[in-house]
Amino acid sequence: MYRSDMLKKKLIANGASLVGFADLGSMDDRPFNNYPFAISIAVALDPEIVLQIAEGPTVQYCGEYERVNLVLNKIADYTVELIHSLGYTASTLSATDRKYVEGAFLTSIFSHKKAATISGLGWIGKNDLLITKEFGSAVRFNTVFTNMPLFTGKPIQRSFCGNCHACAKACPANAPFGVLWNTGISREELLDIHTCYSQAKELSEEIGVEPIICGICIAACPWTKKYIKTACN
Ligand code: B12
Repeated sequence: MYRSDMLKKKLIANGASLVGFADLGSMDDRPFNNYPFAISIAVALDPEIVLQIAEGPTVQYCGEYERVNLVLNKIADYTVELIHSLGYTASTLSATDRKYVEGAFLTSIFSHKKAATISGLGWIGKNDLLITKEFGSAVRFNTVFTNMPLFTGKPIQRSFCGNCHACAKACPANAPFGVLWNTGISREELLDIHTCYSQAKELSEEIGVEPIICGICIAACPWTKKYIKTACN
């Protein structure tokens, strides 16, 4: 318990907005077999910049996307070093890891959102994004895998979106189908990932940025709006 608390305090002191500990023991598709535990690291997006993306991504949002990815990778590297100094081993992926699974459309070897739900940080929204009560979906994630025993969180296995359809109404591609998530629901049952992808690609090309970004459904989420209201007032 002490070690988990100490670790959480140190990661928050190094810029993490939320930290969760997940027991991946039962997961057969975890990326590192010898690492049954995962540390889910979340960094919140600048609320002033999220205010800009209700109609689509901006160049400033692209800058924020890259800034937060760098912070997430730095915190993950620091976490691996800290765990090594405690006599255990650990590895990490990167915030925008694109080691895609052969034959599966736009599917990474590990989805950071999974570590976040299993560690109890949040649930999967109708737009297939990870929603937190503190920052809505205006957060980005990275994950550290380790054999160091941790005081793991209670997994969240169902959605708290209820009757809200704000993301589906705001999406110009009508990608979300408005379905409530649980751990048995696939991405393809939640949203049309192809229209989501082509819409994000089009909007990113329009502002002349390389990364495929959007964020309209992030800004539309009432949990994100609550975060911005408290942060900007
Ligand atoms: C491939 C990818 C894309 C693709 C496909 C998106 C998708 N939904 O799969 C494209 C290019 C379209 C894309 C777009 C965007 N992306 Co993107 N992307 C990724 C990437 C690299 C891999 C995601 C992946 O493997 N998906 C495959 C599907 C099958 O898995 P999944 O989406 O996680 O969904 C299921 C599981 O998580 C499952 N699940 C969750 N918990 C549990 C627990 C158990 C026990 C089980 C069984 C299942 C389960 O529930 C989901 C539904 O079935 C991740 C980085 C990473 N490595 O995680 C970033 C990532 C998902 N993207 C992110 C973001 C923010 C975006 C955009 C908003 C663009 C932007 N940056 O402005 C849009 C949003 C699109 C959307 N609504 O999802 C963030 C999401 C943050 C958050 N709050 O959720 C991530 C995590 C990057 C990061 N480092 O933060 N992205």
